[in-house]
Amino acid sequence: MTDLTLIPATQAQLPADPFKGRHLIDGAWTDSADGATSERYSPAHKVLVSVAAKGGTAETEAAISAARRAFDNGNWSRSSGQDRATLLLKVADLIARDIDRIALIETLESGKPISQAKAEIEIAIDLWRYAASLARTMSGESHNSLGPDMLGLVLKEPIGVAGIICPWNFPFLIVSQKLPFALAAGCTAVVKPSELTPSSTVILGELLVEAGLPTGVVNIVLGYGDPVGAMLSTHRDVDMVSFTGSTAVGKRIVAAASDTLKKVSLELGGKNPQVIFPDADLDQAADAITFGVYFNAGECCNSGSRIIVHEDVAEELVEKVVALSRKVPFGDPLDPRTQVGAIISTDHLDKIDGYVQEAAKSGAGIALGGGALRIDGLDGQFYQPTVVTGVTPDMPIALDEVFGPVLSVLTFKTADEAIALANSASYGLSAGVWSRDVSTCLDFARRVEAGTVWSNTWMDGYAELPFGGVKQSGQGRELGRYGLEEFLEAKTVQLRIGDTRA
Ligand code: TXE
Repeated sequence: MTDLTLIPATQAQLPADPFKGRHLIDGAWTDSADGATSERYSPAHKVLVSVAAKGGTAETEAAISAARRAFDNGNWSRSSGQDRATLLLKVADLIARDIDRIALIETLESGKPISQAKAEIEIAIDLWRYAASLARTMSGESHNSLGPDMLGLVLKEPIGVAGIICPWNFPFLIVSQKLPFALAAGCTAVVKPSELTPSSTVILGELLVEAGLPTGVVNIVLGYGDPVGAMLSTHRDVDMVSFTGSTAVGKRIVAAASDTLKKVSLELGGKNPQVIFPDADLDQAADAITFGVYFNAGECCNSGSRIIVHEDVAEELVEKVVALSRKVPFGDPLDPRTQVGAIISTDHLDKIDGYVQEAAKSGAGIALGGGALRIDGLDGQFYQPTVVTGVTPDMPIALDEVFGPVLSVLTFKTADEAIALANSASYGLSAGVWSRDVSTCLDFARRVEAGTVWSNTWMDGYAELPFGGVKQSGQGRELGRYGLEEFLEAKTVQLRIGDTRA
């Protein structure tokens, strides 16, 4: 452990008072009717950093009816794309103005490094700007070849009220993968951030009000899956749900939504394989693997946590990854040098460790790490950079989403075997391939079951490119034009031309 790169507690001041979060319902900031609140302690410092109103059925009902009224009055849903784009661009500017305060609360609530929180908010700003461009360019279809007396139109209309349910791992980024696209489409929304990281979404609400968004178009209800998220999934005035979180909750939402047959869009995490062929540039691969597994402490749906490496180069690759892992700065998230911060909760740390210990008991090797990490001067929960070798395909660590800074290494002999291993998990979010041969890369890309394939790179993302999963990683897509489509409905209009008495 001593040969790791550790960043001790900084002298950075924690805020004197916790952030106070209230619901935004029909344009008003409100506490819960019963006065209920929930407290959040920083996972790195164990200091109270926020106190949020805890919403119940009354707040959720009020927020949904406000969103319904705002949709039906048409002030937003029938406004021009130009007006919607102007507002989204203004919001982007306000986020940029307030980036430091958003990043600080994000870091305090989630335990992620401050530099990473800022980088994510920069990406979020780009998403608000990109969504503004979609608001102005979206269009339907016209069909002029249906015969001499018929013109067909396909109009794209906002789907209605969107329920937006977000997780804790990238609170500001994930709400920005959904909300600006919903708004660009003309939808109204009720947003529920994670109970663990509500505050950056509250700040976003303040900025939406400041930007002049009409009352009731965006409502924010703070609180838990039960009842807030569950009500969004069942309520007949919510027309679609866009959810990011666990597969278990995603399935519950689909079941809950079935009574009203509302559309459900799901981003549910992954168990993302990276296949390394023997002709790969191993230094480049090791570098990307190291980044891919420790980014956001591995609490990342795109974590490249499952390495499937050709047996001829396995030992060399693992040595390189272990050497690089020792150089990654783990420690106080408030220190700008830190690249890996705290784990979201003690329960989650136990879950991560459980996978590692179980693998070790079943015969896997621990090439690095394998336990909780002490950071000088901090009381919070941290986990060591961990590399597990000799993993076999049936081990839970090879199949389940560990969501921690833990790399599993499996080996293969033939390309067919590698692809079978890659496809053996129930997830299908992203996958990677490392080879200098473009045919090898393309063959893999075509045969792997994943929503995104990275070839000789890992975890790049662009607002223009759709993101989402197959199999149990979800349904629907975020980002790109596809991200807008999730919030649109097609309406067919048939126009008879000429003598309408015929
Ligand atoms: O997620 P939950 P958790 C995975 C990751 C992690 C595991 C558990 O493997 O270890 O999920 O994390 C709301 N109806 N991911 O328990 O519970 C909840 O309040 C409607 C992958 O924190 O799915 C929160 O706002 N909503 C992932 C949101 O769902 C409900 C991101 C996510 O919480 C609800 C996070 C219900 N019945 C975890 N119950 C990714 N895709 O990146 C809870 N919620």
